[in-house]
Amino acid sequence: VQSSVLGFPRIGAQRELKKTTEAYWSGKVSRDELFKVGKEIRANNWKLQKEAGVDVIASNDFSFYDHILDLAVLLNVIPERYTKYELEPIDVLFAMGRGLQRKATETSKAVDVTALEMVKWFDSNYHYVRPTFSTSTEFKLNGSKPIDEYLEAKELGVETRPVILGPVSFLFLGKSDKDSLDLEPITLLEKILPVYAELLEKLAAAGAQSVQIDEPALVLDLPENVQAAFKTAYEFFASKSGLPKITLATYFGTIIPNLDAVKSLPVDALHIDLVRAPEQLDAVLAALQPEQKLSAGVIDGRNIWKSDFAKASEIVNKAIEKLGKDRVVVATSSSLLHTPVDLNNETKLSDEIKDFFSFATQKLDEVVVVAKNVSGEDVKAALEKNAASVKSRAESSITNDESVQKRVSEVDESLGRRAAVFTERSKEQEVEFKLPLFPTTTIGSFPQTKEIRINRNKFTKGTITKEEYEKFIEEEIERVVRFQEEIGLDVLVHGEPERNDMVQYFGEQLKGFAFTQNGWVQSYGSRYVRPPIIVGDVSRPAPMSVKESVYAQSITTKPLKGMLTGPITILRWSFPRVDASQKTQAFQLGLALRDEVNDLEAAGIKIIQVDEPALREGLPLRAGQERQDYYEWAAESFRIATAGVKNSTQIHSHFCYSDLDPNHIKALDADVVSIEFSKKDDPNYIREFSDYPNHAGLGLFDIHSPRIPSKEEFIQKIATILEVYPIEKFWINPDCGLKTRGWEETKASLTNMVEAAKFYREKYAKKD
Ligand code: THG
Ligand code: ZN
Repeated sequence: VQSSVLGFPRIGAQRELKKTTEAYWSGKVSRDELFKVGKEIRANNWKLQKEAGVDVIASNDFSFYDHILDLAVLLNVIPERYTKYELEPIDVLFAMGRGLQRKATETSKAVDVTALEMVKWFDSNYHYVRPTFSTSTEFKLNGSKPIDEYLEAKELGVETRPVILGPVSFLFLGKSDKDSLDLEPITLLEKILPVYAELLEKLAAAGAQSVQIDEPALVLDLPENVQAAFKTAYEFFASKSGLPKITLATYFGTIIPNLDAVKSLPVDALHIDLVRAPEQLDAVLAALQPEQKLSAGVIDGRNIWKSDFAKASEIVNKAIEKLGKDRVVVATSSSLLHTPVDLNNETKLSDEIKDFFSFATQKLDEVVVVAKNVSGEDVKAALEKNAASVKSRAESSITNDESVQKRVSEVDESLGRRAAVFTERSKEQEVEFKLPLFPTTTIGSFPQTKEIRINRNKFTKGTITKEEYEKFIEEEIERVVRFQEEIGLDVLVHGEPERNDMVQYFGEQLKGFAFTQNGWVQSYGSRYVRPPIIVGDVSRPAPMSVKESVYAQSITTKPLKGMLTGPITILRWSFPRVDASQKTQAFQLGLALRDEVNDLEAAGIKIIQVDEPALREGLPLRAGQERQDYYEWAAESFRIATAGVKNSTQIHSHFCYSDLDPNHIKALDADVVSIEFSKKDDPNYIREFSDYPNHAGLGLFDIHSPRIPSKEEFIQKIATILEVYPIEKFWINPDCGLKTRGWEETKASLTNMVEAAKFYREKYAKKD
């Protein structure tokens, strides 16, 4: 029985990829150097997998930015605005991913182009660049990345299976460009298929025996024309002779509702996720055609818990009973992209806790051991060791806290209800804050400068004292506060210089969490996160954010927002427990945050923002009861955190990266929400938000890009929104926090934004 890994993290064990790409962007290293580092990472990854004994190793899982963006570029799905500057191919790709604004030089023209939309990859914390199609899109092979990387591995003595996203998912996960709003991408299928076939032919010519074609769209609810598209696509490939064998891969959910669309497809093998959806096994086994293979995804690609070898083997054995050993492959449930690289880089976790975990490198051994075990090889020692670890975790005292369990059991409906409804409390808030029309604010974070990182590192390493570090943080806060006052923002923030990350920072202070030193996972482009790990019942031993907020408020007369991360977002952006329900974990977090919200209020903070950017990604991928339940417990956990305050205390929340359902936001009952919006060009979306009863700020500029919008651009953008959106609820803010931006562009963008708000304030004041 073969072992297979669907993809390996490409960031490098020491984040080499991040360091080099960022250095390349700032002109510090050459393109050759960038390519060289990419090549080294790929070589290391292949070698690691080969040495671990993995039989089926992926290639083309590497990317300098995003693998979906790579595919868009490869298939020439490049909007014209990116091609007109005659940039190098890699710079076109980066411009599509992150936008590019560059002054003219002697040798090159000025460039000014925004990034494509970036969206969450299914229910993960990874973002992909959304393929953007237009009626003028001309599919053709533009480059040879999958072939080059296949050959590169081969040269190193590693036979790989190239991976690409399949045509149906590629189209379905894309969108139409501004100039072609009526275009439904899936209708482009027949045009795109020959280009895919050409790619597959070239891979075969290079020697590839088989390819992994990902069609994760199969775990979603699909319209009929999309379901039908699978047959069209895969029969088209089958009609061509000499293509590599195809393993059609799905992950993150069940394919049962789309089984009809899959079961007669002429593919060599089907991969399913048996970690997330073990219940699909029987039906899939029954539906496989004679000779078709099953790739059984039993090693979790989305979480860090050590696998239970006995359980995993049992599942695989069930498949073997039905299909025989030759038709079953033991695989990771998905690509390992979503897990940190190597547990051996952790030196500060206790031995007890460390023994609970398995990161990408460790998972290689897991796939191999389980494959050997079901093959009948002797792996007794490994099995016994694994059984001991599994038992020790189940019985660990780290997991259980009775007082937390009791508090959750006592939650009743009143806990999540504010004392008065919005229409009443908003009157008290008007009196309290006396904000102008078009109140301006930011989302919370300000640039995380090199200096901030250096000082944080020094403090972590102990080379500066706590007092020195705190003094530094206070100076940073003061700088941010003075800047906001100078440009005339209305509701201020402290800028969060003390925080590494909005989830990790709280995870590190909550009981029931473990955190890593080096457990980085790619979030998008060169940005990574270190998700904390929920290992047991969660509570808040002491205030987490009060000191900084109180200090910031003490140096200004303007209202200052206390900033917290909401329960759903902490849950979603951590590695959750698998031995407690998501709802239980969310309620525990809601209660812990309630303590913090109440402490902030008691300390004189009158506006408190509890961010829930991950609200949408927690939504179960398919419609149904589970989704309905999620809507309820997710909103309730937020209200548990926020409903304990006075009417005059204003609760804000913030959402980004997803097409949100306004009704779900409504259920949180926050007084003011801010929403990512700058890359949405859809008036219907604004209209949906006009019904939102409380106040909202639709984000006015993209914070992922260093581009600076002019005052006129802001005025224009606001005008468009004002066509549909009511003035009295209108807040002015950027799309998201500014921590990834430099000070220079932050100052310029925010100044222009505030000037635009003043313009409208005057305009509407004159009207009265
Ligand atoms: N935190 C977490 N997940 C997230 C976000 C977040 N997911 C969605 C969105 N925000 C992703 N955005 C970012 C933005 C910036 C960074 C990471 C994700 C970032 N990371 C630093 C880096 O890569 O240099 C590392 C930060 C650190 O020191 O911990 O800047 O905000 N959890
Ligand atoms: Zn945001």
